[in-house]
Amino acid sequence: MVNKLDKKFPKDFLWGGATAANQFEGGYNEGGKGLSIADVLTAGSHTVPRRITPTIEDGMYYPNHEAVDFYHRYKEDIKLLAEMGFKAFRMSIAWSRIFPNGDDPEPNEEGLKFYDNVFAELKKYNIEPIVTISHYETPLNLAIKYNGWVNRNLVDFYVRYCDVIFRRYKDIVKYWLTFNEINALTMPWGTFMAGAIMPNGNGEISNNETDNEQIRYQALHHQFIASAKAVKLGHEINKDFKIGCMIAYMCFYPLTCNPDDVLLAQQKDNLHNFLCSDVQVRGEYPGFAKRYFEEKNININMQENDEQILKEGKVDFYTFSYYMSNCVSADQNEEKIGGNISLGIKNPYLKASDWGWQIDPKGLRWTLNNIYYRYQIPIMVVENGLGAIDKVETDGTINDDYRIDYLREHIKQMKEAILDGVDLIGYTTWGCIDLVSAGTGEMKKRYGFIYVDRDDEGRGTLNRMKKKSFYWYKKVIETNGEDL
Ligand code: BGP
Repeated sequence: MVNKLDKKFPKDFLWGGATAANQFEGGYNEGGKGLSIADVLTAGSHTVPRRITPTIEDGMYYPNHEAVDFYHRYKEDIKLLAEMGFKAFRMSIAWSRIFPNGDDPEPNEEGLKFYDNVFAELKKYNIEPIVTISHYETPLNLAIKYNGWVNRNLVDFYVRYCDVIFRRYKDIVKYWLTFNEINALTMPWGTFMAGAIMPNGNGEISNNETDNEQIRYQALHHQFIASAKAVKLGHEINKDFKIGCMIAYMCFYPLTCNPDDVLLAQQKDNLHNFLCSDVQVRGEYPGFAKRYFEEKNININMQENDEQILKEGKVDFYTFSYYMSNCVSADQNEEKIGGNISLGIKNPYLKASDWGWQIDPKGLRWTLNNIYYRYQIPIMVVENGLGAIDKVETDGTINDDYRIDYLREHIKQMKEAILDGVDLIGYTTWGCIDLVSAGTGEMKKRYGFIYVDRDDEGRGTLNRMKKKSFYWYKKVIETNGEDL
């Protein structure tokens, strides 16, 4: 008798890994590429936030400039991914390779050619590309000249960029994500990284609570319009395109069973996780957003047909990043609740990574259920993984058992979610090859199955080495998630 609970990952499940151009490619000024906002970010650390420098010549070390040099090593890298048996590879196109200033009259052919080559290489090994159109790498000129996404002109620049890449790659790329972690704009740190909005203060990328929500939500509205227009256009260019949203999902738990805590957790879930996907999946702002805007005196400047545009540009699938969960408390007494209200309150049942990110595989199952039964459309987990310090042993091995444990437990919970009925179609772990951290600009916060010889000061050969997790993930893919 077949055990109904012996459900497996679907046979065409998309196993793979994820990267972003600005953290991975390097070649920041090669092939006609213009500067992107990531190119003016300094390295920070666990405690010191990254900063935006006024000019590129400021002489500080810029981790994103050379990153890990995928730009020159893509063949070698893709071969390694193929060796692990990757079915899918999530990557982004650097907007400023295609339109160096964002508002140029013509696209840069050399930039397009680079991605022709990358996609051809993926095709050679039957690896499905999943392309993020904008991943924290808006052309810098659009930030300086227009103040980023606050300015509605960016919608047209973005849609034109989409038009160019959709047509160019229409027969080779099927899966597209319009904006990486679009809900970053519901948080202060997203102002520059996601919104390309110039900071007025000291240039810190941080959780500055005194920032301006009016500006962030207006910029977010422009991204919703841009995303919806891109979805519509993409489907006109190729009706088989699958275009998705991408949300940084933070799982919020109430610290206690006090109804005030429970309600607060739901409100945070709504505002920070679901506001964006409600607009992108259902095509309209949810009621709680309208209430929030009213209470906070936020006036979104909408054009007459914006509602229609949002309705016509609903995404085909939902994707998200998942790393951790956090607790929230309505009690403002930080001493009593044992934590910092704005940074999140520790969960006594969970351990955290070296960067303080609380490891919670079951939270992934909870999240998958939470998302699926709200939207009932296919879901992909497009980022998940453990940022950790790896040690290369004298014999050259890298024994990252902690990473294997983290991923194994999360994969088990994805399986449970599939049993729960969730339509999960893919899993791409973050930073499958070590790359620069978005949050801190560090190299030592590594996520990969493949080690890159490069340190925080930019030293190292950039040579690639297989970690223990490389062989483990290869087996996971080979057995379609059975042998964990
Ligand atoms: C997500 C971003 C990625 C990535 C990841 C890990 O928010 O989409 O770009 O870097 O988080 O974060 P970090 O690099 O700060 O460890």
